[in-house]
Amino acid sequence: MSKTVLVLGGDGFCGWPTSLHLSALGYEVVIVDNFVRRTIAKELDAPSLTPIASIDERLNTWKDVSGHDIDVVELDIAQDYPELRRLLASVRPDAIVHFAEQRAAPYSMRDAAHKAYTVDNNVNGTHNLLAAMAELGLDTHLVHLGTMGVYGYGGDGLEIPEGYLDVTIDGPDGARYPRKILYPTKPGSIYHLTKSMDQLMFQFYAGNDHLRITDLHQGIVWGTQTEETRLAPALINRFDYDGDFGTVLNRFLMQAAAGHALTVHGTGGQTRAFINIQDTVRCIALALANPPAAGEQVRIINQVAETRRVRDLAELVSELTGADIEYVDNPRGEAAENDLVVSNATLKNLGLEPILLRDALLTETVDIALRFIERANLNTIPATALWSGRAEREISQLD
Ligand code: NAD
Ligand code: USQ
Repeated sequence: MSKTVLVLGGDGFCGWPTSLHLSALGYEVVIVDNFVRRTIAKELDAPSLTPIASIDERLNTWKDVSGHDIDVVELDIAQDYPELRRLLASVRPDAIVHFAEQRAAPYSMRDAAHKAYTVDNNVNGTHNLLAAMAELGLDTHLVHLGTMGVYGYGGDGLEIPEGYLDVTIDGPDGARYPRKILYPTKPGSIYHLTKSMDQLMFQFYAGNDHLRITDLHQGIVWGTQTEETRLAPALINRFDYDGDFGTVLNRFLMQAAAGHALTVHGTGGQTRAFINIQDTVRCIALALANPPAAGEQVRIINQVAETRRVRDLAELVSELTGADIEYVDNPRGEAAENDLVVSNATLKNLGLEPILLRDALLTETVDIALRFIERANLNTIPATALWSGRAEREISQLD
């Protein structure tokens, strides 16, 4: 009998292609989403560059091209605990993939209201889910999309392990005691802070209620299409390019298509981890196929293909497209230059051969951007959310 998986946030950038991939693999997929991402796109006047179909059209098209049904439930997992509990009690899924969080660092730093929304949505959503799973005694495997950003970007060149750090503590008796602890978090935004808080909740519920949890610490996702979203125009994935939700490489590729200079923040010496959207969906399928046992500690996997420096990415895109590069004041509070070495041993051991930045896929993304560039609101390209200095700015604006 096929396994049932709930995909929370299944209408989003990572959730939609994952839902299709899992459905293609034979899972019974139920998407749960409150469609807040579509609402925020209106708030920011920054719709997806690609024209995304309504959820009903997406699902009808998938049924036509694949023969598979995907169900959808409209639900806010952060605000409606009773309905979430009812859904889990009736479906009793084999697995849940949890994407349903506010995921943009700049959006989370806009002002106090956006900070509060991000904390409320992400922390309550994750907690409601864990509490309902525990209350119902479900043996469901929870796969959560976490972030590389919880580790911070220290820049000391030491390899970041997968979630845990082996330390030795000097005891009062002179003996040395080995301990395995969660790698200390150093979040760089309120959004990343909520992901750090998620980690503690997972640790608690895995210990107290023996929930089976995998936390995927994912790098920055780039690209748009996957094998399944390419099958029909109405299945196309969303493409964010604005200063809040656009991630750096997709922004550069869109900016090149728009004839806009590539907006490198500061010196561009920030090194980050990257993964293509096609590998995101593959990694999630691998994680689902390899659940931890009940009572095991949270399994933490770094979902990363490679690391790159932002200015090197800009140079790569510039060489490919001829776009100019502009070094702009960095709106964020972050190290100007850092090294980043990350272990991705688990996914490699599970058989993943990651897609590395390659001309063909970069060109595909530029082609998609070129096809829909007329739809872009170019006013939303500058990143306007500031990490600090807001009070001074507002005071100087009053002068
Ligand atoms: P997204 O904003 O495109 O999708 C998130 C989806 O969740 C949206 O469809 C939204 O409507 C839904 N959602 C949000 N809050 C909800 C709630 N309370 N109830 C129900 N649905 C809700 O984001 P994405 O890029 O697909 O990211 C998905 C997850 O992956 C996030 O948790 C993010 O932290 C993580 N991640 C993303 C990236 C990336 O580069 N995009 C990188 C690392 C980790
Ligand atoms: N940057 C630029 N120019 C731009 C946009 C960004 O130089 O036009 C720089 C930023 O200053 C930053 C780096 O590029 O140093 C990455 O920024 P980003 O917006 O691509 O990524 P980030 O804010 O870290 O967030 C994204 C996703 C988030 C996910 C995270 C993974 O939005 O959901 O958790 O990537 S990670 O970075 O590994 O923590």
